[in-house]
Amino acid sequence: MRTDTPQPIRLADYAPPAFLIDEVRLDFDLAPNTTRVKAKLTVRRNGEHAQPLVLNGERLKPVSVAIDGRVLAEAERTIDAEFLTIPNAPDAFVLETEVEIDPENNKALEGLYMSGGRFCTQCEAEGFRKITWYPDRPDVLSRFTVRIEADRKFRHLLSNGNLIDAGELPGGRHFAVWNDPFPKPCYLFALVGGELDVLEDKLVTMTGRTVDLRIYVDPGMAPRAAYAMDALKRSMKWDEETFGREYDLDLFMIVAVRDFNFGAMENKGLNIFNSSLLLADPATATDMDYERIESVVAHEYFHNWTGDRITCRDWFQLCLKEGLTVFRDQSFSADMRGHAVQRIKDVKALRARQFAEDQGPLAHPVRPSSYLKIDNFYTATIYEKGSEVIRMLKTLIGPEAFRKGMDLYFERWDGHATTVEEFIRCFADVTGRDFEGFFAWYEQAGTPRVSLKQSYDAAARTLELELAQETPPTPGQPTKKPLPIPVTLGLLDGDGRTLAFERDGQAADETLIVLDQASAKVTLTGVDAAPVVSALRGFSSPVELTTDARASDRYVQLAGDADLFNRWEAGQELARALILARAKGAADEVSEERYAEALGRALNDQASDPAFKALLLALPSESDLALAMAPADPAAIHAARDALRLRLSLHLTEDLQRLHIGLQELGEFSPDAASAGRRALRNAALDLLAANPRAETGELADGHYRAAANMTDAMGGLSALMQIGGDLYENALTDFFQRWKAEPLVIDKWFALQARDPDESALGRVMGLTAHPAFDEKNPNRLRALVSTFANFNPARFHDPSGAGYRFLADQILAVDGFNPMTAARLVEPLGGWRRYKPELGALMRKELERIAGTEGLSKNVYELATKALA
Ligand code: 0A1
Ligand code: ZN
Repeated sequence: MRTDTPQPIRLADYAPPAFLIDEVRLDFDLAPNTTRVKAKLTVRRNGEHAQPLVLNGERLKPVSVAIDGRVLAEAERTIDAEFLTIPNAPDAFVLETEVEIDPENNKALEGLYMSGGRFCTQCEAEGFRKITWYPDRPDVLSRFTVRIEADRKFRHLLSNGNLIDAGELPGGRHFAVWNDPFPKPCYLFALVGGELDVLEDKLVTMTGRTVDLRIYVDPGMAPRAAYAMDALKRSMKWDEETFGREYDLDLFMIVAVRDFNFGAMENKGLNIFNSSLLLADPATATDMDYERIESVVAHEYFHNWTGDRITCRDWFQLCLKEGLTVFRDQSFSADMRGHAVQRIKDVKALRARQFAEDQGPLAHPVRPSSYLKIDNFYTATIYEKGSEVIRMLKTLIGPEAFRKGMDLYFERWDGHATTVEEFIRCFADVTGRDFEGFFAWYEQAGTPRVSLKQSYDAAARTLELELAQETPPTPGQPTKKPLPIPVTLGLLDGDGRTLAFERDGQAADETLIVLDQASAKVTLTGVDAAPVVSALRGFSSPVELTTDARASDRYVQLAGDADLFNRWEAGQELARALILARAKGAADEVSEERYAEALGRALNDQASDPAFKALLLALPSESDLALAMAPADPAAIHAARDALRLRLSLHLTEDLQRLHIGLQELGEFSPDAASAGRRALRNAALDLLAANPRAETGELADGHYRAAANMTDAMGGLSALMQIGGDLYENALTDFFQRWKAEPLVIDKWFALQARDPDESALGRVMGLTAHPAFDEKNPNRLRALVSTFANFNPARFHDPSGAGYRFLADQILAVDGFNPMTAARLVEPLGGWRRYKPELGALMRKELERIAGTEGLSKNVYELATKALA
């Protein structure tokens, strides 16, 4: 066990910065192992106090420290592993420092590091302190000028803002000087140096300014940046039209790098992307890749206003930029790809990641109040639940008031670092409403459970609804208060037609109930027939809803709910109940047949969108089902889900075959949503056919794989073959590797596919793959493809009764923690749910967490998560 228990940082201890920096001049002399960084800071004391100047700095080799041109003697400053401290600093002065750093050996990928022979940076959240001494906190905003000098082989030298000078130097060297006119915190600083190809375009903004757009990629890859460029231009226009936000510099750059801890980063004017979220062509990227590229390009671009122009006062306010920006990117994707399908996908992701987090020991509020390492708080709660909170806000006040509040926020806080309170105050100011109760959504962790009971009085034509809410305790929050929960609700008649009603004398087809007490009763009048209640339409709040609806009500909804989200949800509810019944040994075969029939009818509904049908065909995931079973038995869930898939496959064989043939694509590939939807449905049909492992299915899957003219279909075929197993699968795997071994992003898919294989042999295979020559634990994409996919998406094998799956994960966490703590920590979460599993499994998971927590020399990142998971 570590001896020094790290101390948490608390929101309650926030104090404004003791010193401010108005101007920053950085000089980089780039060299892989000995980069020199000179910093010239114009510093000013903030208020009347006698505190010393304390600057963050880690892993820096000091060269010199000077104030107003005078080099400080050692007695005048102290340097330790974390800080440079100058006790008797003047009130206003120029601080000049010089340090040396070693980017090539920086495998934590934080600060300045090298990826593919190029220099790049990652400074959020606290990476800038690994570049130079600085107040590394988001509420110190300053104007940056950056000079970069390097060997000419590092052909492109990039930083934030505008290029103001560049030229050749003696000795085969060159330089570039960049100036960013917008004051920014240091976490938004970026630098790139290296040989790159560039894809260029232009966009004329709403006020007629021309902006140069450049995407820098590995040599030869520029054509694969075309889709990202298209997504960027659509994002820029959308933000103008939807939020009135115009881009502010004359140049916008994106750089793709292969080694990156997260998805992408919104550095001002110079976004840096994990190449997996930027590069795409039909041969190497799936439709899902295209979809993610579109949303992440939009997300990072939208940060220019929600993150860069207005940033966070401190890291507790992370959701201020992240939840809001996810909300903006989800709204964009919905406009691009269809609202219902997008909402279903967003809710699936929310449930899979955030609901699981909320039910375990790592549950935390959207705005946490303490942390050890902020890197650990880039979570589904901050991002996805943070977005849900904004969505509820919009639902509660309506779109016009929401837009007014956003306008006020941009006007009031532009150029500042602020808080969630101030964001919410903008909406209070434009509506005159009180948001005190609403604020609990930011401060209270846990997923509320909402119950709904209905009673219909045919004589009186009234429907009484009884609603109640309860949020289970989470770590550090034993008691919870009621939250304001928006419940959008409509009624259907027995044939699935919309049933009109009245609420408070007003005629309506749909109504919004805001449940803000522990319980409430609502009476709807003028209800002409016994209704089917369609509640929580569009998933109007991030809660778990239980109702007294009968299975027959769900069938009515599945066939015809006007709210497509609830139509899909009804199918999921039915499937969940059937699988859980089987998992508990109470299979209901009659109901399973009924479900198969209903699904068949939905598949043949000519009016509905193929993308929606593909979602209908997918059963709830095993992890989704595990959340609904206490204690969870992954083996039983896997077997039960497979059994239902087999039944559906047998029942729907002809329909599925018809879809598979009918949706065959002959023309040229297009990544648009409608074409992607057709491919999704065709591959979903094949996937379900493959649940029935007869010889014909093997041939069908093999034929599908071999005929594939794009990566979506190739992966669809391969994944169907994986279910069937045997020689066909092994041969296809070998063929795939041979064909794509020079394409790292495709080989990531090859690793991930094998990690998802539920076959008994998979754990051994996954362990073996860590010794494959193409496996590289130093590359986060490759590591995640194998290890994280296995732990998160292969519950049947991860929860092997021997505990070998858990041991494998713990071994990987400990190995990776030695050089990349941030990425190691992100692997801890699958073990965190140990209390939810069967006691014999939970004990084995716990044992591995204890082994991790007890390891000497553990990083703060992994220490925080492992100890919290055990608490
Ligand atoms: N702000 C980025 C996420 C991000 C966070 C940390 C990183 O490195 C430690 C990188 C990216 C986003 O929301 O896209
Ligand atoms: Zn973000």
